[in-house]
Amino acid sequence: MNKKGFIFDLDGVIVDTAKYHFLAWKKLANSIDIDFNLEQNEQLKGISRVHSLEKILEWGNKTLSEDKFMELMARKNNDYLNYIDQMDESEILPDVTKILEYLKQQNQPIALGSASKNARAILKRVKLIKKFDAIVDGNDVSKAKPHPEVFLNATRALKINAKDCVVFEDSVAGIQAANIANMISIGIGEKSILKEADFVFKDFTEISIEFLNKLTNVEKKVIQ
Ligand code: B16
Ligand code: MG
Repeated sequence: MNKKGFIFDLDGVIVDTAKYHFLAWKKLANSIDIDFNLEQNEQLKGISRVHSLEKILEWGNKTLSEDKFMELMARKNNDYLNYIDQMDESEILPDVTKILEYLKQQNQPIALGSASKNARAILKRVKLIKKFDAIVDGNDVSKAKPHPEVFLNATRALKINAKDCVVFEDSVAGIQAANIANMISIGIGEKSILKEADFVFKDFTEISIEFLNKLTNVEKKVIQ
Protein backbone atom coordinates (compact mmCIF):
# COMPACT_ATOMS: atom_id res chain seq x y z
CA MET A 1 0.00 0.00 0.00
CA ASN A 2 1.35 3.45 -0.97
CA LYS A 3 1.85 6.09 1.69
CA LYS A 4 -0.62 8.95 1.60
CA GLY A 5 -1.11 11.83 4.00
CA PHE A 6 -4.61 11.79 5.49
CA ILE A 7 -5.63 15.24 6.72
CA PHE A 8 -8.76 15.72 8.79
CA ASP A 9 -10.60 18.94 9.51
CA LEU A 10 -11.94 19.01 13.08
CA ASP A 11 -15.27 20.79 13.49
CA GLY A 12 -17.95 19.03 11.45
CA VAL A 13 -15.66 16.12 10.53
CA ILE A 14 -14.39 14.60 13.78
CA VAL A 15 -16.81 16.26 16.20
CA ASP A 16 -19.84 18.49 15.81
CA THR A 17 -18.80 21.62 17.65
CA ALA A 18 -20.86 23.87 15.34
CA LYS A 19 -23.71 23.60 17.85
CA TYR A 20 -21.48 25.03 20.60
CA HIS A 21 -20.14 27.78 18.34
CA PHE A 22 -23.80 28.60 17.61
CA LEU A 23 -24.80 28.89 21.27
CA ALA A 24 -21.77 31.02 22.13
CA TRP A 25 -22.09 33.32 19.08
CA LYS A 26 -25.85 33.70 19.60
CA LYS A 27 -25.39 34.78 23.22
CA LEU A 28 -22.68 37.23 22.18
CA ALA A 29 -24.63 38.65 19.21
CA ASN A 30 -27.84 39.03 21.21
CA SER A 31 -25.92 40.83 23.99
CA ILE A 32 -25.13 43.61 21.48
CA ASP A 33 -28.64 43.54 19.96
CA ILE A 34 -27.83 41.56 16.85
CA ASP A 35 -30.03 38.63 15.81
CA PHE A 36 -28.24 35.40 15.02
CA ASN A 37 -29.78 32.26 13.53
CA LEU A 38 -28.73 28.76 12.46
CA GLU A 39 -28.51 29.75 8.82
CA GLN A 40 -25.95 32.41 9.68
CA ASN A 41 -24.09 29.89 11.83
CA GLU A 42 -23.74 27.68 8.73
CA GLN A 43 -21.89 30.50 7.02
CA LEU A 44 -19.33 30.61 9.83
CA LYS A 45 -18.27 26.99 9.39
CA GLY A 46 -14.56 26.75 8.69
CA ILE A 47 -14.21 30.54 9.11
CA SER A 48 -11.79 31.90 11.73
CA ARG A 49 -12.94 33.50 14.98
CA VAL A 50 -11.95 37.02 13.84
CA HIS A 51 -13.75 36.67 10.51
CA SER A 52 -16.79 35.20 12.26
CA LEU A 53 -17.17 38.26 14.51
CA GLU A 54 -16.55 40.59 11.55
CA LYS A 55 -19.40 38.88 9.67
CA ILE A 56 -21.77 39.07 12.65
CA LEU A 57 -21.07 42.81 13.04
CA GLU A 58 -21.63 43.28 9.31
CA TRP A 59 -25.00 41.47 9.52
CA GLY A 60 -25.96 43.68 12.48
CA ASN A 61 -24.64 46.81 10.78
CA LYS A 62 -22.38 47.64 13.71
CA THR A 63 -18.81 48.85 14.04
CA LEU A 64 -16.74 48.53 17.22
CA SER A 65 -13.46 49.84 18.56
CA GLU A 66 -10.57 47.40 18.41
CA ASP A 67 -10.60 47.01 22.21
CA LYS A 68 -14.29 46.18 22.26
CA PHE A 69 -13.82 43.75 19.35
CA MET A 70 -11.08 41.90 21.25
CA GLU A 71 -13.19 41.86 24.41
CA LEU A 72 -16.16 40.31 22.58
CA MET A 73 -13.95 37.66 20.95
CA ALA A 74 -12.59 36.70 24.37
CA ARG A 75 -16.10 36.60 25.84
CA LYS A 76 -17.35 34.33 23.05
CA ASN A 77 -14.37 32.04 23.40
CA ASN A 78 -14.81 31.73 27.18
CA ASP A 79 -18.39 30.65 26.67
CA TYR A 80 -17.35 28.21 23.96
CA LEU A 81 -14.64 26.75 26.22
CA ASN A 82 -17.27 26.03 28.88
CA TYR A 83 -19.07 23.82 26.36
CA ILE A 84 -15.84 22.13 25.27
CA ASP A 85 -15.04 21.33 28.89
CA GLN A 86 -18.15 19.13 28.99
CA MET A 87 -17.18 17.12 25.89
CA ASP A 88 -16.14 13.47 25.98
CA GLU A 89 -15.63 10.53 23.59
CA SER A 90 -19.37 10.18 23.02
CA GLU A 91 -19.18 13.31 20.83
CA ILE A 92 -16.88 11.74 18.25
CA LEU A 93 -18.89 11.47 15.03
CA PRO A 94 -19.88 7.95 13.83
CA ASP A 95 -17.08 5.72 12.50
CA VAL A 96 -14.38 8.41 12.85
CA THR A 97 -12.45 6.30 15.39
CA LYS A 98 -12.79 3.22 13.17
CA ILE A 99 -11.31 5.05 10.16
CA LEU A 100 -8.48 6.60 12.21
CA GLU A 101 -7.61 3.23 13.69
CA TYR A 102 -7.59 1.54 10.29
CA LEU A 103 -5.27 4.19 8.83
CA LYS A 104 -2.98 3.91 11.85
CA GLN A 105 -2.89 0.14 11.53
CA GLN A 106 -1.82 0.61 7.89
CA ASN A 107 0.92 3.06 9.00
CA GLN A 108 -0.65 5.86 7.01
CA PRO A 109 0.38 9.33 8.25
CA ILE A 110 -2.51 11.28 9.81
CA ALA A 111 -2.76 15.03 10.43
CA LEU A 112 -5.29 17.50 11.70
CA GLY A 113 -5.88 20.65 9.62
CA SER A 114 -8.28 22.93 11.46
CA ALA A 115 -9.01 26.66 11.64
CA SER A 116 -9.77 26.34 15.35
CA LYS A 117 -7.39 27.65 17.99
CA ASN A 118 -9.07 25.25 20.39
CA ALA A 119 -8.32 22.13 18.33
CA ARG A 120 -5.82 20.58 20.76
CA ALA A 121 -8.12 21.10 23.74
CA ILE A 122 -10.99 19.42 21.87
CA LEU A 123 -8.87 16.45 20.72
CA LYS A 124 -7.73 15.96 24.32
CA ARG A 125 -11.30 16.07 25.64
CA VAL A 126 -12.45 13.39 23.19
CA LYS A 127 -9.21 11.42 23.70
CA LEU A 128 -8.14 11.36 20.05
CA ILE A 129 -5.00 13.48 20.26
CA LYS A 130 -2.63 10.49 20.16
CA LYS A 131 -4.04 9.31 16.83
CA PHE A 132 -2.49 12.30 15.01
CA ASP A 133 1.09 12.40 13.75
CA ALA A 134 0.79 16.16 13.20
CA ILE A 135 -1.60 18.87 14.31
CA VAL A 136 -1.93 22.15 12.44
CA ASP A 137 -4.56 24.51 13.82
CA GLY A 138 -5.61 28.15 13.98
CA ASN A 139 -2.54 29.00 16.04
CA ASP A 140 -0.19 27.94 13.24
CA VAL A 141 -1.59 29.80 10.25
CA SER A 142 -2.04 33.38 9.16
CA LYS A 143 -4.23 32.77 6.11
CA ALA A 144 -7.73 31.34 6.46
CA LYS A 145 -9.28 28.63 4.24
CA PRO A 146 -9.84 28.69 1.22
CA HIS A 147 -6.13 29.57 1.37
CA PRO A 148 -4.42 26.16 1.53
CA GLU A 149 -1.83 27.21 4.18
CA VAL A 150 -3.27 24.97 6.90
CA PHE A 151 -3.18 21.85 4.70
CA LEU A 152 0.21 22.69 3.17
CA ASN A 153 1.66 23.04 6.69
CA ALA A 154 0.19 19.64 7.51
CA THR A 155 1.85 18.02 4.47
CA ARG A 156 5.19 19.52 5.54
CA ALA A 157 4.75 18.20 9.06
CA LEU A 158 3.92 14.74 7.69
CA LYS A 159 6.74 14.97 5.11
CA ILE A 160 4.36 13.90 2.33
CA ASN A 161 3.92 15.69 -1.02
CA ALA A 162 0.68 17.68 -1.34
CA LYS A 163 -0.38 15.62 -4.38
CA ASP A 164 -0.25 12.52 -2.18
CA CYS A 165 -2.62 13.93 0.44
CA VAL A 166 -6.29 13.38 1.05
CA VAL A 167 -8.38 15.96 2.91
CA PHE A 168 -11.65 15.31 4.76
CA GLU A 169 -13.63 18.55 5.09
CA ASP A 170 -17.17 19.73 5.86
CA SER A 171 -16.86 23.33 4.68
CA VAL A 172 -16.88 24.75 1.14
CA ALA A 173 -13.84 26.91 1.96
CA GLY A 174 -11.97 23.82 3.19
CA ILE A 175 -12.76 21.83 0.02
CA GLN A 176 -11.56 24.77 -2.07
CA ALA A 177 -8.34 24.90 -0.02
CA ALA A 178 -7.71 21.19 -0.64
CA ASN A 179 -8.39 21.57 -4.36
CA ILE A 180 -6.08 24.59 -4.66
CA ALA A 181 -3.34 22.50 -3.02
CA ASN A 182 -4.04 19.70 -5.54
CA MET A 183 -5.04 17.27 -2.79
CA ILE A 184 -7.87 14.76 -3.09
CA SER A 185 -10.84 16.51 -1.47
CA ILE A 186 -13.46 14.48 0.35
CA GLY A 187 -16.56 16.34 1.47
CA ILE A 188 -18.35 15.23 4.61
CA GLY A 189 -21.91 16.54 4.35
CA GLU A 190 -24.33 17.44 1.58
CA LYS A 191 -23.48 16.90 -2.12
CA SER A 192 -25.55 19.96 -3.05
CA ILE A 193 -23.31 22.17 -0.88
CA LEU A 194 -19.91 20.51 -1.29
CA LYS A 195 -20.16 20.46 -5.10
CA GLU A 196 -16.47 21.09 -5.67
CA ALA A 197 -15.27 18.05 -3.72
CA ASP A 198 -13.79 15.04 -5.55
CA PHE A 199 -16.05 12.79 -3.45
CA VAL A 200 -18.83 13.51 -0.96
CA PHE A 201 -20.14 11.28 1.82
CA LYS A 202 -22.88 12.04 4.32
CA ASP A 203 -20.61 10.85 7.11
CA PHE A 204 -17.86 8.30 7.77
CA THR A 205 -20.31 5.39 8.02
CA GLU A 206 -20.55 5.67 4.22
CA ILE A 207 -16.78 5.34 3.72
CA SER A 208 -15.64 1.76 3.23
CA ILE A 209 -12.23 0.22 3.84
CA GLU A 210 -12.15 -0.62 0.11
CA PHE A 211 -12.55 3.07 -0.70
CA LEU A 212 -9.70 4.00 1.67
CA ASN A 213 -7.49 1.36 0.06
CA LYS A 214 -8.36 2.72 -3.38
CA LEU A 215 -7.35 6.22 -2.25
CA THR A 216 -3.87 5.04 -1.34
CA ASN A 217 -3.31 3.87 -4.90
CA VAL A 218 -4.36 6.89 -6.92
CA GLU A 219 -3.46 10.53 -7.43
CA LYS A 220 -5.93 13.37 -7.70
CA LYS A 221 -5.73 13.74 -11.48
CA VAL A 222 -6.48 10.12 -12.31
CA ILE A 223 -9.24 9.56 -9.78
CA GLN A 224 -12.77 9.52 -11.23
P1 B16 B 1 -12.00 28.79 17.31
P2 B16 B 1 -12.58 23.70 11.58
C1 B16 B 1 -13.44 26.05 12.60
O1 B16 B 1 -12.96 24.74 12.76
C2 B16 B 1 -14.95 26.12 12.79
O2 B16 B 1 -15.62 25.42 11.75
C3 B16 B 1 -15.40 27.55 12.75
O3 B16 B 1 -16.79 27.64 12.93
C4 B16 B 1 -14.65 28.35 13.83
O4 B16 B 1 -15.00 29.72 13.81
C5 B16 B 1 -13.15 28.19 13.62
O5 B16 B 1 -12.81 26.81 13.64
C6 B16 B 1 -12.33 28.90 14.69
O6 B16 B 1 -12.55 28.27 15.91
O7 B16 B 1 -12.85 29.96 17.72
O8 B16 B 1 -12.15 27.59 18.19
O9 B16 B 1 -10.55 29.19 17.09
O10 B16 B 1 -13.87 23.35 10.93
O11 B16 B 1 -11.58 24.39 10.67
O12 B16 B 1 -11.99 22.56 12.36
MG1 MG C 1 -15.03 22.08 9.65
